[in-house]
Amino acid sequence: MARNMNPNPNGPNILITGTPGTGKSTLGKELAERASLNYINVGELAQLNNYFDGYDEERQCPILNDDQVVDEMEDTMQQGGNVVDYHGSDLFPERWFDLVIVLRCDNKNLYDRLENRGYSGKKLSDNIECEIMQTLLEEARESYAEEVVVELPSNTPDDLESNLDRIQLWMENWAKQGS
Ligand code: DAT
Repeated sequence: MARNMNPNPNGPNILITGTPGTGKSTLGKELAERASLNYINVGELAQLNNYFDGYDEERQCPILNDDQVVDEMEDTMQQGGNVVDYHGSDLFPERWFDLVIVLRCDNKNLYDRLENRGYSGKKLSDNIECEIMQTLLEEARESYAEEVVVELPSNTPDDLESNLDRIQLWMENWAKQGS
Protein backbone atom coordinates (compact mmCIF):
# COMPACT_ATOMS: atom_id res chain seq x y z
CA MET A 1 0.00 0.00 0.00
CA ALA A 2 3.05 2.27 -0.15
CA ARG A 3 1.90 5.06 -2.42
CA ASN A 4 3.27 8.07 -0.66
CA MET A 5 6.86 7.68 0.48
CA ASN A 6 6.69 10.80 2.67
CA PRO A 7 3.50 10.57 4.68
CA ASN A 8 1.94 13.90 5.51
CA PRO A 9 2.67 14.74 9.19
CA ASN A 10 -0.96 15.79 9.58
CA GLY A 11 -2.11 12.28 8.66
CA PRO A 12 -3.63 10.62 5.60
CA ASN A 13 -6.62 11.79 3.59
CA ILE A 14 -9.37 9.18 3.73
CA LEU A 15 -12.51 9.18 1.58
CA ILE A 16 -15.56 7.40 2.94
CA THR A 17 -18.05 6.75 0.16
CA GLY A 18 -21.12 4.57 -0.37
CA THR A 19 -24.85 4.76 -1.02
CA PRO A 20 -26.75 7.25 1.21
CA GLY A 21 -27.65 5.47 4.47
CA THR A 22 -24.73 3.03 4.49
CA GLY A 23 -23.19 4.81 7.49
CA LYS A 24 -20.62 7.21 6.06
CA SER A 25 -21.16 10.06 8.49
CA THR A 26 -21.44 7.70 11.48
CA LEU A 27 -18.06 6.14 10.66
CA GLY A 28 -16.48 9.36 9.39
CA LYS A 29 -17.27 11.43 12.49
CA GLU A 30 -16.18 8.68 14.88
CA LEU A 31 -12.97 8.03 12.96
CA ALA A 32 -12.15 11.75 12.88
CA GLU A 33 -12.65 11.96 16.63
CA ARG A 34 -10.66 8.85 17.55
CA ALA A 35 -7.80 9.51 15.12
CA SER A 36 -7.74 13.33 15.50
CA LEU A 37 -8.54 13.97 11.85
CA ASN A 38 -10.58 16.77 10.27
CA TYR A 39 -14.08 15.63 9.18
CA ILE A 40 -15.51 17.08 5.95
CA ASN A 41 -19.10 16.32 4.94
CA VAL A 42 -19.15 17.34 1.27
CA GLY A 43 -22.94 17.60 1.06
CA GLU A 44 -22.99 19.99 4.03
CA LEU A 45 -20.07 22.00 2.64
CA ALA A 46 -21.92 22.42 -0.66
CA GLN A 47 -25.11 23.42 1.11
CA LEU A 48 -23.33 25.95 3.30
CA ASN A 49 -21.76 27.66 0.29
CA ASN A 50 -24.59 26.96 -2.16
CA TYR A 51 -22.29 25.08 -4.53
CA PHE A 52 -25.16 23.77 -6.62
CA ASP A 53 -26.18 24.02 -10.28
CA GLY A 54 -29.95 23.69 -10.11
CA TYR A 55 -32.09 20.76 -9.02
CA ASP A 56 -32.42 17.25 -10.43
CA GLU A 57 -36.20 16.70 -10.43
CA GLU A 58 -35.95 13.02 -11.28
CA ARG A 59 -33.51 12.15 -8.50
CA GLN A 60 -35.00 14.74 -6.14
CA CYS A 61 -31.71 16.30 -5.11
CA PRO A 62 -29.70 19.42 -5.89
CA ILE A 63 -26.96 19.09 -8.55
CA LEU A 64 -23.50 19.58 -7.07
CA ASN A 65 -21.11 22.03 -8.74
CA ASP A 66 -18.05 19.74 -8.67
CA ASP A 67 -15.51 22.44 -9.61
CA GLN A 68 -16.59 24.80 -6.84
CA VAL A 69 -16.48 21.99 -4.27
CA VAL A 70 -13.01 20.80 -5.37
CA ASP A 71 -11.63 24.37 -5.43
CA GLU A 72 -12.97 24.99 -1.93
CA MET A 73 -11.39 21.80 -0.57
CA GLU A 74 -8.00 21.94 -2.35
CA ASP A 75 -5.92 23.79 0.29
CA THR A 76 -7.35 21.75 3.16
CA MET A 77 -6.73 18.48 1.33
CA GLN A 78 -3.13 19.41 0.59
CA GLN A 79 -2.54 19.76 4.31
CA GLY A 80 -3.56 16.10 4.87
CA GLY A 81 -5.36 14.63 7.86
CA ASN A 82 -8.90 14.75 6.46
CA VAL A 83 -11.82 12.32 6.50
CA VAL A 84 -14.10 13.15 3.56
CA ASP A 85 -17.69 11.88 3.50
CA TYR A 86 -19.56 11.82 0.17
CA HIS A 87 -21.83 9.53 -1.87
CA GLY A 88 -19.52 9.85 -4.86
CA SER A 89 -15.83 9.64 -5.61
CA ASP A 90 -15.15 10.52 -9.25
CA LEU A 91 -15.36 14.29 -8.77
CA PHE A 92 -12.21 14.44 -6.60
CA PRO A 93 -8.60 14.44 -7.85
CA GLU A 94 -7.16 10.93 -7.46
CA ARG A 95 -3.99 12.34 -5.83
CA TRP A 96 -5.98 13.59 -2.81
CA PHE A 97 -6.67 10.21 -1.20
CA ASP A 98 -4.45 7.66 0.52
CA LEU A 99 -7.40 5.39 1.30
CA VAL A 100 -10.90 5.09 -0.16
CA ILE A 101 -13.43 3.21 1.97
CA VAL A 102 -16.64 2.02 0.28
CA LEU A 103 -19.30 1.12 2.86
CA ARG A 104 -21.75 -1.64 1.98
CA CYS A 105 -25.10 -2.43 3.57
CA ASP A 106 -27.65 -5.25 3.20
CA ASN A 107 -30.84 -4.22 1.41
CA LYS A 108 -33.17 -4.73 4.34
CA ASN A 109 -31.02 -2.63 6.68
CA LEU A 110 -30.59 0.09 4.10
CA TYR A 111 -34.32 0.13 3.33
CA ASP A 112 -35.16 0.60 7.03
CA ARG A 113 -32.53 3.32 7.50
CA LEU A 114 -33.69 5.31 4.48
CA GLU A 115 -37.35 4.91 5.37
CA ASN A 116 -36.54 6.22 8.86
CA ARG A 117 -34.86 9.18 7.14
CA GLY A 118 -38.17 9.93 5.42
CA TYR A 119 -37.27 8.61 1.97
CA SER A 120 -40.11 6.98 0.02
CA GLY A 121 -41.17 6.03 -3.51
CA LYS A 122 -38.66 6.52 -6.29
CA LYS A 123 -36.03 8.15 -4.10
CA LEU A 124 -36.04 5.13 -1.78
CA SER A 125 -36.03 2.54 -4.58
CA ASP A 126 -33.32 4.41 -6.55
CA ASN A 127 -31.00 4.30 -3.55
CA ILE A 128 -31.67 0.59 -2.92
CA GLU A 129 -30.96 -0.08 -6.58
CA CYS A 130 -27.77 1.97 -6.32
CA GLU A 131 -26.59 -0.34 -3.53
CA ILE A 132 -27.65 -3.54 -5.34
CA MET A 133 -25.84 -2.43 -8.50
CA GLN A 134 -22.68 -1.59 -6.48
CA THR A 135 -22.68 1.79 -8.24
CA LEU A 136 -20.47 3.57 -5.69
CA LEU A 137 -18.05 0.62 -5.48
CA GLU A 138 -17.67 0.59 -9.28
CA GLU A 139 -17.19 4.36 -9.32
CA ALA A 140 -14.43 4.15 -6.69
CA ARG A 141 -12.71 1.26 -8.50
CA GLU A 142 -12.76 3.22 -11.76
CA SER A 143 -11.42 6.39 -10.11
CA TYR A 144 -8.64 5.10 -7.79
CA ALA A 145 -5.82 2.56 -7.82
CA GLU A 146 -6.93 -0.94 -6.85
CA GLU A 147 -4.86 -1.06 -3.64
CA VAL A 148 -6.37 2.21 -2.36
CA VAL A 149 -10.03 1.06 -2.49
CA VAL A 150 -11.36 -1.02 0.42
CA GLU A 151 -14.94 -2.31 0.65
CA LEU A 152 -16.25 -2.68 4.22
CA PRO A 153 -19.59 -4.00 5.62
CA SER A 154 -21.68 -1.51 7.59
CA ASN A 155 -24.67 -3.41 8.96
CA THR A 156 -24.16 -3.57 12.72
CA PRO A 157 -22.49 -1.70 15.58
CA ASP A 158 -19.88 -4.52 15.57
CA ASP A 159 -19.13 -3.70 11.93
CA LEU A 160 -18.63 -0.06 12.91
CA GLU A 161 -16.15 -1.00 15.64
CA SER A 162 -14.20 -3.41 13.47
CA ASN A 163 -14.08 -0.85 10.64
CA LEU A 164 -12.70 1.75 13.05
CA ASP A 165 -10.06 -0.72 14.31
CA ARG A 166 -9.12 -1.71 10.80
CA ILE A 167 -8.72 1.86 9.55
CA GLN A 168 -6.68 2.87 12.61
CA LEU A 169 -4.40 -0.13 12.04
CA TRP A 170 -4.05 0.92 8.41
CA MET A 171 -3.15 4.44 9.62
CA GLU A 172 -0.39 3.10 11.87
CA ASN A 173 1.17 1.27 8.92
CA TRP A 174 0.69 4.28 6.67
CA ALA A 175 2.57 6.50 9.15
CA LYS A 176 5.55 4.09 9.09
CA GLN A 177 6.03 4.52 5.34
CA GLY A 178 9.34 6.04 4.34
CA SER A 179 10.74 5.81 7.87
P1 DAT B 1 -24.79 8.07 5.52
O1 DAT B 1 -23.88 9.14 6.07
O2 DAT B 1 -24.05 7.08 4.67
O3 DAT B 1 -26.00 8.60 4.81
P2 DAT B 1 -25.45 7.59 8.31
O4 DAT B 1 -24.10 7.56 8.95
O5 DAT B 1 -26.27 8.82 8.44
O6 DAT B 1 -25.33 7.20 6.75
O7 DAT B 1 -26.23 6.31 8.86
C1 DAT B 1 -27.57 6.05 8.49
C2 DAT B 1 -28.28 5.39 9.66
O8 DAT B 1 -27.72 4.11 9.90
C3 DAT B 1 -28.15 6.14 10.98
O9 DAT B 1 -29.39 6.03 11.66
C4 DAT B 1 -27.08 5.40 11.75
C5 DAT B 1 -27.22 4.00 11.22
N1 DAT B 1 -25.95 3.28 11.13
C6 DAT B 1 -24.81 3.71 10.54
N2 DAT B 1 -23.84 2.81 10.61
C7 DAT B 1 -24.37 1.75 11.28
C8 DAT B 1 -23.85 0.45 11.68
N3 DAT B 1 -22.59 0.06 11.41
N4 DAT B 1 -24.68 -0.36 12.36
C9 DAT B 1 -25.94 0.01 12.65
N5 DAT B 1 -26.48 1.20 12.29
C10 DAT B 1 -25.71 2.05 11.61
